[in-house]
Amino acid sequence: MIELFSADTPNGKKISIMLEEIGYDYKLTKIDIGKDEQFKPDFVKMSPFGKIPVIIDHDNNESIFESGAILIYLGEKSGMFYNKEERLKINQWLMAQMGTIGPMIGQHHQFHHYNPGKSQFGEERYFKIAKRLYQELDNRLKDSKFLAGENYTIADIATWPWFARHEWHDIGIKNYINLSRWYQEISNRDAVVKGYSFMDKNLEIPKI
Ligand SMILES: N[C@@H](CCC(=O)N[C@@H](CS)C(=O)NCC(=O)O)C(=O)O
Repeated sequence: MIELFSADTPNGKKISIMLEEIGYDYKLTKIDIGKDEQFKPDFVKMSPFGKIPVIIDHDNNESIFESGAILIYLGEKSGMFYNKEERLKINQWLMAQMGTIGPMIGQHHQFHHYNPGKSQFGEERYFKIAKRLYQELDNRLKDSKFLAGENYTIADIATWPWFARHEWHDIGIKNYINLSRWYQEISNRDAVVKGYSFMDKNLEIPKI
């Protein structure tokens, strides 16, 4: 049994989607990051930077922080969405999500969505970077069905939730036809629909 400590954010949804995809039973423990629950000593023991998501695998009492590490762990444990032969490619696209796509789009959320009008420099910088990422991923998905190749993998599971916030981005995902095709195909998966609404059963995936 896996225990997921999470909040309703793109990083949180990566793991609920993965757990639905691999069909594992899991128990959800909500961490209210708006109320600083991530800084409680018991949580920081598991997550040294005070960030969700975290899992505990109660089969072996391992606790794991960092969403990319959790996806790798669950991919190896289940033998799903992390094929051995494709790992070099999957790792590259997963690291690109962890190191570039997530942090940069996260800044775009901060400046453009949550705090407009506070910093023209920040708004312009991250809008431009986010727009570039839309184009770069559209280019990749022109040549490749999924990010790492022909198969849906943990790299897609890590990246998709960030584009599920496309309405916040004001970039116009529908103008990026390959990115839209990929977004829509993943949105249609039952496990993604369930994992997306893991904290609010009425939450629907934003359409293009
Ligand atoms: N690199 C981390 C990032 C996790 C992260 O930024 N989590 C955010 C929510 S999406 C969080 O816990 N924020 C609370 C805080 O920073 O105080 C991962 O992918 O697990």
